[in-house]
Amino acid sequence: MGKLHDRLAEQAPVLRDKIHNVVTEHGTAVVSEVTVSQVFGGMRGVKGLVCDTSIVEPDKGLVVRGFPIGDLKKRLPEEIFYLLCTGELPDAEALASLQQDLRQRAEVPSYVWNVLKSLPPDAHPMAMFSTAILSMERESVFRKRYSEGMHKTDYWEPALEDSLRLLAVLPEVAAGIYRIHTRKGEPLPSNPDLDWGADFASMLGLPDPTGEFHNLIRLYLTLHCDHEGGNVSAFTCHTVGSALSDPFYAVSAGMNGLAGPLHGLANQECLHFVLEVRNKYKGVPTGDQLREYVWETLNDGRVIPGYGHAVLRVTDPRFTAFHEFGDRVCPNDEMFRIVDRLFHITPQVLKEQGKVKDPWPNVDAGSGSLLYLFGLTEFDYYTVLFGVSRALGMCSQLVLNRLLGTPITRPKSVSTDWLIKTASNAGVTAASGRTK
Ligand code: CMX
Repeated sequence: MGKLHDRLAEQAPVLRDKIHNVVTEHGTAVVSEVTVSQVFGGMRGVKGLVCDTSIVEPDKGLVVRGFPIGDLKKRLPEEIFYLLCTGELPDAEALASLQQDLRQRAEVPSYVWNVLKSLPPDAHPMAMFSTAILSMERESVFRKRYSEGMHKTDYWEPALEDSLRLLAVLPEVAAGIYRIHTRKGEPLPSNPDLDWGADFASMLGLPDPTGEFHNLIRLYLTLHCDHEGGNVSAFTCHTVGSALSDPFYAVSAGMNGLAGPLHGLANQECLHFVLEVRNKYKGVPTGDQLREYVWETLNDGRVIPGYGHAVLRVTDPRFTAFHEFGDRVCPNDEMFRIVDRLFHITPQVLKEQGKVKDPWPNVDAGSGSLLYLFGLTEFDYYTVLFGVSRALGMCSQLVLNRLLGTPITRPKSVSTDWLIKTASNAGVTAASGRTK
C-alpha cells in the first residue's frame, strides 16, 4: 500500500497517545448530560460519540478536518478521502499514489454482477447497492487476518485494505446498478485513465459533450462525503464496525440506514417538488405565484422539501456550491430557475410562518434538478450516488476507529418505568422540565 498507509502508520502512535492521555487525565470529567426528552427524542444533542473526520457547525455547515466544505468544492473525492483519514490534503505524489492504490483494486468480481442480475427487476437501487457490497464480504482481508490471530494494533491495516478495495469498485458497481435497474444495457467497464469521480460519471453512460456532467458528479461526490458521526448511516456503520465486523459488513449496514426517507432518500422529494411546480405553472412561475404555492403547501400540512435542517441554521454551503454550479452551467434551465426562485422566496415565507428553526435550503434543494438536466432522471437512483460519496466518510471513520482501538459500542438502555421512577425521584416533572 502507498503513501496513505504510510502516513497513517506515522500518525498512529501519536493519536493513540492523545486518546490515552485524555482518558488518563480527564477520564471522569462530565461533558454532557441527558434529559428524559433527549432519551425519547432520538438522543438529539447528547454528546456521547467521537468523530474526528468532520463536524457540522450550526452557523458554518460541514467542516471537514478544519476545512469548511465550501473551500473543498474543487477537490477530487480521492483528495477528500485522504483528508478524512489523515487530516491533511495530499500533495501530488500522495494523490497519485492513492489513485494507483484504487486502480490496482478496481476489478469487480464477476459474482457481484450475477448477484445483481438475479435480483427481481423492481428491487430498489439501494437494496441492490447494499447487497452488492455485502456480497463482496468474502474479499475481506480484515476477516482473514482476524481469524489468523492478528494483533489488535494491526487492525487498521486490513481495515484500510478492505476500504480501498471497496472504494475502488464502488463507482463501477454503482454505475452498473444504474444500467441494470434502468435497463440501459450492460454495465460499462472502468477507464483506468480517469479519476474516481469522472470514471463513475462516464460508466453511467449518459451523454456529456461539454464534460460538465463529469464535473457535477465529482462535485456531488465531494460534497456528500461525510457529516460527522451521529447521523443514521455513520452511526450504524460505526456500531457494526465496533463489533469488528469487517468494512464490507459495516458499510453495507450503513447504506441500509441511508436508504431511509428521513435520511438519504430526501433528495428525490425535492426534485419531485420542483417538477410539481413546473407542471402546475407550465414553466417557471412568477415570484407571486411561487409564494402562493409555497404557502398552499404549508397550509396543506406538507413540508417544503430541501428546506430546514436538524443542526444547520444558515444556508447549507453544499447548496451554495450546487447553486454556483447551476449559475455557471445552466442559468437559463427551467428547473434551475425554479430552484433559484424558490431560494429567493421560501426562506422568507418560512420565517413568516414562524415554525421552522432553520428556514434556509439544505444540500438536497438543488442537486436533483442538476442531475435531471444531464439526463439522470431516475429519482430512485439518487441515494446510490449519495451512498458512493458517503462511503468515503464511512470507510475513513472505520479505519480511524480500528487504528485507535475504539471498543465495541454499548450504550445502556433503560425501561420506560425506570425513567419515570428515576425522573420522579430526581424531583423533575417530565412535562415541565422544572424542579418540583
Ligand atoms: N417545511 C415546512 N415545515 C417545516 C420544514 C419545512 N421545510 N422544516 C421544518 N418544518 C416544521 C417541522 O415539521 C416542525 O413542525 P411541527 O412543530 O408542526 O412538528 C417545525 O417546523 C419545527 O421543525 P424544526 O425543529 O425546524 O426541524 P427538525 O429538526 O424537526 O427537522 C428536517 C429537520 C430536515 C427533517 C425538516 O426541516 C424537514 O422536514 N425538511 C424538509 C425535508 C428535507 O429537506 N429533508 C432533507 C434534510 C437534509 C439533511 O438532513 O441533510
